[in-house]
Amino acid sequence: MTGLQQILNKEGVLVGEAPDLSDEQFVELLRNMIMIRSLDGRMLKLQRAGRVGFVGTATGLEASLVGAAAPLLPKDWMWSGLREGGAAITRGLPLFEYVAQMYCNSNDSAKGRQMCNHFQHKGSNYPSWSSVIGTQITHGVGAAYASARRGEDVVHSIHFGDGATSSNGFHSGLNLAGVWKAPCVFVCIDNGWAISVSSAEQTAAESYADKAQAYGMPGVTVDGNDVLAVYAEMQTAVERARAGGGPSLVVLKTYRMLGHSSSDDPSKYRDDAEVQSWAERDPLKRYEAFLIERGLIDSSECAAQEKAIVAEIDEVIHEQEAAPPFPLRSLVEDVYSEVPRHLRVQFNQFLEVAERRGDATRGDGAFPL
Ligand SMILES: Cc1ncc(C[n+]2csc(CCOP(=O)(O)OP(=O)(O)O)c2C)c(N)n1
Ligand SMILES: [Mg+2]
Repeated sequence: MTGLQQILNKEGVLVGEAPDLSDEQFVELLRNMIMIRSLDGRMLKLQRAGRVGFVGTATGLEASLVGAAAPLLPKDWMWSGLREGGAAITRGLPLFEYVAQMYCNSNDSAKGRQMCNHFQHKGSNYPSWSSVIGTQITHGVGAAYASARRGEDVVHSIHFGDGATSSNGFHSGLNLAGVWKAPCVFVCIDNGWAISVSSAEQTAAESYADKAQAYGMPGVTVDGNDVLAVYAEMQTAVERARAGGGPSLVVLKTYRMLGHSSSDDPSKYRDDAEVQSWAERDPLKRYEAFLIERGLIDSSECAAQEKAIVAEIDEVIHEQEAAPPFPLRSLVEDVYSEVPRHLRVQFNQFLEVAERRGDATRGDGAFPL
């Protein structure tokens, strides 16, 4: 077992060896972190204005998300817990699809069948989220094992929260992956809380990384607010999986700065002082200080980038607000090659109510009976 892995201390000073990245790659990590924070800000405002239904933020987790996704190759797979949408954008999920999914409009690749804020993108090997805690862990392990059996040179990165370590999926997933030497990396984003259950109450183990030992794989605890440490440890784990060395557990210690979701009030179960102490370890400020010290950006860069990114997001929001909803009949499509009679009857009754209430639009059309 190792202590907390860190490359940048909380002031952004190098205390370890920086990964071997180009100047552009260093700056790109910052841009991706700003994208996540800006998206959170915009989406929360839309939710408070009643324009989208639900938001789960990643504010505070930016270094963990960006640093863990960056060492993956385009052909690799990323399996999500509840907060990796912004990381998926860095791997190819188009911004317009992200926003369309928040609106569940006709550009939503989930066709409005997911709760909003549950992303997926086929083009970048990003399977759909499941809110059912821990289920993606076994799915990801099975897919990793299948990749190995097919002789594909592909790594699966499987993300989940501290709360998910108590799920059946965690234990069966890590056990099978260890036995099968599946080419995957388990990324536990320990953000301090599982809704109102603190990370400390979730386990009697000293560290979540200790759990790796039981499944015969290495486990490491990383400062999750230090994007360079996350990148470096993740790169080691990805390379090990790619070389046939089997899985690892990478635990990223970070903090969820806002509520569990837009439906939550965290002041009911945690102290302001704790939140404040984590605000002092802000992952963006820390990394910005490092980049300034290296001469890669100047002190106006963050504000300029944020302004440009917010303008880009706003343009996409305007486009997606104008996009029509899916036709109501899509509710009963895509399961059977031909919609069966009992569903047609139900749909026609539903349509009658929708028309009466003014919720049906042109094109929703009744099925012929
Ligand atoms: C099987 C299951 N049990 C309970 C829930 C309710 N639930 C939703 S999110 C959550 C906490 C998840 O915490 P964590 O794994 O730490 O992820 P985080 O929200 O912190 O990213 C719970 C208990 C659920 N969705 N699925
Ligand atoms: Mg958590």
